[in-house]
Amino acid sequence: MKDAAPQAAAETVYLKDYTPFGWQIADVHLTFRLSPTATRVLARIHFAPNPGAPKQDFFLHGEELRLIRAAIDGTEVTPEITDKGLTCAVPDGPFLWEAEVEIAPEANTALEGLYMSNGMYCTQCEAEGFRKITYYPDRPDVMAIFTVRIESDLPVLLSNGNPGDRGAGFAEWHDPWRKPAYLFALVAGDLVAHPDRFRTRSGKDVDLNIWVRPGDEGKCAFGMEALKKSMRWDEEEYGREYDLDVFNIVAVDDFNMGAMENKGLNIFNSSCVLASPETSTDGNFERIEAIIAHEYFHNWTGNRITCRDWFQLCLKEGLTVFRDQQFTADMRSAPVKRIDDVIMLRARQFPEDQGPLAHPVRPESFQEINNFYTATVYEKGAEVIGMLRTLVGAEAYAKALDLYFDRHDGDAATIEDWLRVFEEATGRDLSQFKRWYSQAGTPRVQVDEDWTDGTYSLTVRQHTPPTPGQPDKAPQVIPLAVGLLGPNGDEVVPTRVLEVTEAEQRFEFTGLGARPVPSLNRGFSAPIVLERETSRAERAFLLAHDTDPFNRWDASRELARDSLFEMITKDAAPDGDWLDGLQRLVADTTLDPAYRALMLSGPSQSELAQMLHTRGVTPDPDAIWSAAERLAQATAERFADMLPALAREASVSAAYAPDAEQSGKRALGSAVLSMQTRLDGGYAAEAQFAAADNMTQQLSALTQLIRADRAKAALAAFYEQWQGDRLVMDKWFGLQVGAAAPARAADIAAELTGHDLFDWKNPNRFRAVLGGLAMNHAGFHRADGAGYRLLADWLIRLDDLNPQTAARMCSAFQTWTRYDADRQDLMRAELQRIADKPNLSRDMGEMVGRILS
Ligand code: 0A1
Ligand code: ZN
Repeated sequence: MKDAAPQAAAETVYLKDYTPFGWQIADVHLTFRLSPTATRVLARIHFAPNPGAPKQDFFLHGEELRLIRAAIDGTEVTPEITDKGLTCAVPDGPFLWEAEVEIAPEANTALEGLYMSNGMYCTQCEAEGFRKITYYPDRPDVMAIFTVRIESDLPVLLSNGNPGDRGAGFAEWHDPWRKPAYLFALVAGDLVAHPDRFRTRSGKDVDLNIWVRPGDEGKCAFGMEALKKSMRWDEEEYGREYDLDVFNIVAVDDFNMGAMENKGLNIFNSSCVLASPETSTDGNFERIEAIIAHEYFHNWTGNRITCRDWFQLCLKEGLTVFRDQQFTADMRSAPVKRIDDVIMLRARQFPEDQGPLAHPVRPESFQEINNFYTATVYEKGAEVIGMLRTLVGAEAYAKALDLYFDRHDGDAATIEDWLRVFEEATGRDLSQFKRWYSQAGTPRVQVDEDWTDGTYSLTVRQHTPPTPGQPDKAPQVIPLAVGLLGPNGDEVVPTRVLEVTEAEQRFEFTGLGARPVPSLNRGFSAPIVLERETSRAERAFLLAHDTDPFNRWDASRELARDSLFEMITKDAAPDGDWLDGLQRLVADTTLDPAYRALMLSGPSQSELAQMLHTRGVTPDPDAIWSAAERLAQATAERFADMLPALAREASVSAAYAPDAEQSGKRALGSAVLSMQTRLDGGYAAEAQFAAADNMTQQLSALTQLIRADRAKAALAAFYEQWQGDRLVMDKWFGLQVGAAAPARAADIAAELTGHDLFDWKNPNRFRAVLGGLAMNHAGFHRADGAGYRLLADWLIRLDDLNPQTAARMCSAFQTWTRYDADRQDLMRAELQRIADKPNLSRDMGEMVGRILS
């Protein structure tokens, strides 16, 4: 029989079905008696009827709990229990609920709820993990004051809020702020603190700590500085102060995501907080700074104002990503940050929006909410806020935000609440703008120009292709930032924002002496695909003259894409004119080295596959790979004479610092080394590898040696040096697969899964190897299906242990219909094999179902 036993159909939850919970909670008292196999959790909760809610049965979520005892107002009760929770008859008025349950944190491999990592207890409750800790209305609109007592012999016992009593074998915590259960956290372990202190602008002292395993103390200083900068920035830019006596961060090795904003007790994947020059790259430092800021900013956008239900996830995530992007732009280079963000958006969100997993920024239904922590909710959610700010202006944005914080502090809010503060602060009608939250898909925008009698006009047409469940789309509000350049390259019309609201609309510019060249969607003012027939000459002109750094970069990127298109489809030679323009730009020493390094990084191979698909050509991963290789070789040869001067410019003589200036130089240095390696076969890379005193340079040298197939000794030396450092070993595992020649990537990945240090239960290590494979475009898509098979084998295996991480990694298959019939057959078969797995999780069932639909 081909199709295995059908899985029980998972329940679908709909936004339209939202109903408030029938009770309110005054306070929650929790006592934890910690034990790896039999932790007891005692809960005392005061419930009172919620006058605003319809009548309903009393239902508490609860999964994988062993109920020892339950009582209402002191009298024992026997609730009805299912695998989802319990129901129980309750009094009409207020009552005290008491329950004692037993759980086994050591057996919790899903890393949701209370679990153990290296002997330390920790929790992850977003989105629906608290129901694995005790019976509770585990939904974000039920908020309560929590008091927690932890009983354990472990030296460090932490929970949310401010510390209370502590003594031998126990500690108490009290959080004065009402919060939903998903923000609950507990940590217990043998940890050491990197302490510091912050004085808020109103003069309150806050104790700060980063808690880590003994041995990691030396990797906390950078994170602590990032935290203090974030606290100051949020005061200065958004007027938001911290609101507890302590702020704790804990690093944990086993974590499904990057980090979590639990009130006063942020828990971090250790890869997102621990940093040192020897073990972390410049990219790691920048990411850590951003994630620390992101979690800290959630204290206001997420915690003080939370979400009414999980459909509103973008309310906290889109806004918090937007805020962390602003922060990084302020701390580092704003143009470079914008380009990095758009590269990310195009690489991760566009494929989502243009494939079977497309969903609106505010989804309308789900089976498993964990599957909706997506690039669409996060990154497109942030773009939507950026557009809103562009449309209303910085001042009105600040006014609307003040109103939002004033009006909704303490609320579980909705997108409607969010848009209403903008409408009130600006007098604008945002009903059409709201479509950005409800319509999935990336709008396509065509622009045609006309030049008649001294009037220049742009005709803008928009349409959004159908997405699953949404065949027809209405026009959206698109803020299109436009500038015009004169024939000599001078800017004749500085940036102005055209508000495109119709399916077709015309904009006129008068008073121009000559036909201008337009620079469209400057700064990537809207997350759209511009469809415009442009000559190479015009793009080269923008590359040379555009005053908008984003569009200057994008012009180069477009030229590179076009050149690769011609190379792939017509076996053309690389575009020499583009290389000339690129050379002139990279030689311009007045430009930031980081920006020039970005100019030298070509489009990714999956981006090229997407481009070919959009232009009606079936992408051949091997042809894409070899064209990218030829272009890189041609670029290296073209730049050969410039390399020594660039290398001198890129060299840093001061002591290592992970700041924007030095890391920009090192990024340029890496680009130079990459070209150099294509010319000398790895000689310079070997020298750099031997001399490197920081991970950025060590790793960039190792990458080049792998690409040059000359890395055997370096890989062994790297292993020898770093085998004791789990975060560096993740790099060692990941790089060998990610940078491997396509023909060998799947075999190398398979071999590494047999390595002693391949701990597949650790999400970071699993992602390093299998995620590394998925990111090696031609390697993953090897024609014989070895890449698909290996990934599916491991996802099937991981599904029993950690469905959340397994399901997230399924998205490697989301673009399967782009490819040729043979590859499609191979991928469909693997997806079907996953779908047929007995006891497939709800997480994976939903993902595979959507990808195959
Ligand atoms: N809210 C966190 C991300 C996060 C989401 C879900 C998690 O488990 C399912 C864990 C963390 C953030 O945005 O940083
Ligand atoms: Zn977040």
